[in-house]
Amino acid sequence: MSGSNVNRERDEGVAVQESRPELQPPPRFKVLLLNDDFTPMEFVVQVLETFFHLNREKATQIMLHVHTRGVGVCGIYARDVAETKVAQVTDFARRHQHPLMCTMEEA
Ligand code: TYC
Repeated sequence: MSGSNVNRERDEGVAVQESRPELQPPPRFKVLLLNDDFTPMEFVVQVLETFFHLNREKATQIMLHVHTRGVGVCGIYARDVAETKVAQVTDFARRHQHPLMCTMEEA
């Protein structure tokens, strides 16, 4: 048997698994509240309790952080969840005629 025949017999019929591309973990997004001069503190606390499932103590702490520093993180979520929170908070604030601003950015 020739050398080339030996090689062909060894290669034929062998299923080679392609290496799969490395998958990146999905990006996460911070949902942010911005301070303003008009939205009542109690309303912001209510927003944090209702949409971010924070207890009153933690909600008050974050509200005061935003009030004094200008911006604060309400939570970190997958993109679609963060988008929904921003939409819900904005809709709730506008329905109550408050200018409260809620945005998101990649964590
Ligand atoms: N600065 C507001 C006030 O004094 C309170 C406030 C806090 C508003 C946080 C928005 O995201 C905010 N009534």
